[in-house]
Amino acid sequence: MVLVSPNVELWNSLFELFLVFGSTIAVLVLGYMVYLVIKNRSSTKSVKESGSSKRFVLVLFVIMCVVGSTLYVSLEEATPFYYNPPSGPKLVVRVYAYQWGWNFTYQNGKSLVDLLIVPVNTTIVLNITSKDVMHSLGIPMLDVKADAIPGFWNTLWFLVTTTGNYTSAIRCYELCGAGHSYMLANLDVVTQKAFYEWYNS
Ligand SMILES: [Cu+2]
Repeated sequence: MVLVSPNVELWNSLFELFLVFGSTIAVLVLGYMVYLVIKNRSSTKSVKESGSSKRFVLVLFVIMCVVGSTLYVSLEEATPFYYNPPSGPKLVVRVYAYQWGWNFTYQNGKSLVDLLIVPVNTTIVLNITSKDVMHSLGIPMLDVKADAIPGFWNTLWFLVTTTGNYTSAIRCYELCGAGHSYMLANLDVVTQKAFYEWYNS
């Protein structure tokens, strides 16, 4: 089951663009190298570059500069979108990491241990810190991660459009002691009605 958050969707589409661009350049450059090796395989003299090969390298260089800088700019634009939650209604949850578990405290004071309940189709903002050593909160099925640092607050956000109970969906990504590998939490994505019934109870 793969969940998708809009910020991550954009991030992943940029990654795919980089992959396609990088692979195309690699195929062109390697293909050209193989072509030159075959073409000059029986030559004992030093190989002189022809005018057409210089043109090929120049065109390739210009394409790399143009496409590369375009991708770089779009990545720069995507970065704040990835980290800063959009305006509009959102649910803010404070996350306290500790050796070895997760405390999720909601704005009304409700608090859960190793379980995060969130409503579907809602921007969820996690403000993350640590009570002891460095931890890192990651939700691999959502492709989001942020460090939990004592005395410091980090933010990440996501939005999920399908309900479900995801066991051990939240994990620690910073080696933090003997219980590190057991530092897991479940993620429950429920309907907005079910969430607010629980939240206000
Ligand atoms: Cu940890």
